[in-house]
Amino acid sequence: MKPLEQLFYNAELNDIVEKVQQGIRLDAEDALRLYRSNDLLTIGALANMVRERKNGHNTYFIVNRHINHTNICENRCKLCAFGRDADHPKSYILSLDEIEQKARSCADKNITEIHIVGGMHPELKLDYYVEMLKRVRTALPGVMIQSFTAVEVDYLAQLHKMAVEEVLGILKEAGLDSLPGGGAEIFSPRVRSVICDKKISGERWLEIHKAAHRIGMPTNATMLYGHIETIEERIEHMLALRSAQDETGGFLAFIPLRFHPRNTELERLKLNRATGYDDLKTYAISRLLLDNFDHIKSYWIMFGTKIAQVSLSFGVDDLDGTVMEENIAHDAGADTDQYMPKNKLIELIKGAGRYPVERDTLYNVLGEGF
Ligand code: V47
Repeated sequence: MKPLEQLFYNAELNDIVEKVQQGIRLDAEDALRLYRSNDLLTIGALANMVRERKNGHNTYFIVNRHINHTNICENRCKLCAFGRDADHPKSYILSLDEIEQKARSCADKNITEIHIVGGMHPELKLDYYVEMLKRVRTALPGVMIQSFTAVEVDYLAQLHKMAVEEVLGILKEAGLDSLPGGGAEIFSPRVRSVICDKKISGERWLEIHKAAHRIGMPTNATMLYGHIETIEERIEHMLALRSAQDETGGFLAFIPLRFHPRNTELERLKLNRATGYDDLKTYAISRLLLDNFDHIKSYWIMFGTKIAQVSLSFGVDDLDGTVMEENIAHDAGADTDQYMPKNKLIELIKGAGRYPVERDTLYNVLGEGF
């Protein structure tokens, strides 16, 4: 009979198991070996060890609402099914009154965060964004606003010929608490030149997040995978985030996003589409590589509730969120619901043997146990 430890831990990963047990940082080569290994349960058990070291059984969730103020976008990235040209019959811009109305409509839902992102529209200037923030603030006092990707912040800086720090300062003053992690995609210039050729570079994305951190504004980070990227490019992406986090400590959470090709221009290409196995491996490896991130978040909208629930044993400690209205993934064929009530989130977390903790944007605890 093999000792129990060997049944769980494949010998080929023994040195990595030891590193994780001792809290030694993994490198790119380790990550590549984990990705190439088929021993999903060992990888998951290691990620779970780190997850429980950092967060115990706590699984965070947030009661939030998404708003997409416009789908008109100058970038028209090939990866995106949401963006439209201005003359498209389904293009739209929400007026400030409509945005305020959407915010007010959830005043009785006990939400604690508003997540607003949209396209790069040349006619929407900084004053539109400032007024939007002020109106949402007034409509929902006490609710935190996590809005505008680094891509949008850069776009506003270019439009007004202002420094990014200045734009961020103005948005912060108007009520912005945090930037979401969108627009990161995969930092590799090779990949970006195909999937989002007009979008800011990975370097610029990192610069903008570091600028936000310097003014005391925390942010998130994402990675879009399952299209044309290689495993090496995923690892480089995560290591670039780890270095930035070493510098500033300003990232709250890392969120892997699985690519959905329907209605995008990438649909016709030969893609390395992610499987459930790949999703779980990616969650677990991100937990193991990003030793300086406190939280790994599963955005159930893009994975479905089944993988999202299982991910809670593969390194994930945060299940986002009630969401309420989602367009980006659904325009690209996601077949999940667009809203999950708080009690369903709690049920999923408890069903995975974890302890539900309601949080705000900054991971302050608002309630627990349930
Ligand atoms: O930046 C676009 C991705 C992101 C597709 O920070 C697609 O807490 C899959 O970043 N298939 C926006 N993904 C969403 C996002 C996000 C979501 C939830 C929470 C947070 C957070 C951030 O969605 C984009 C892009 O990477 N995306 N098109 C697609 N076809």
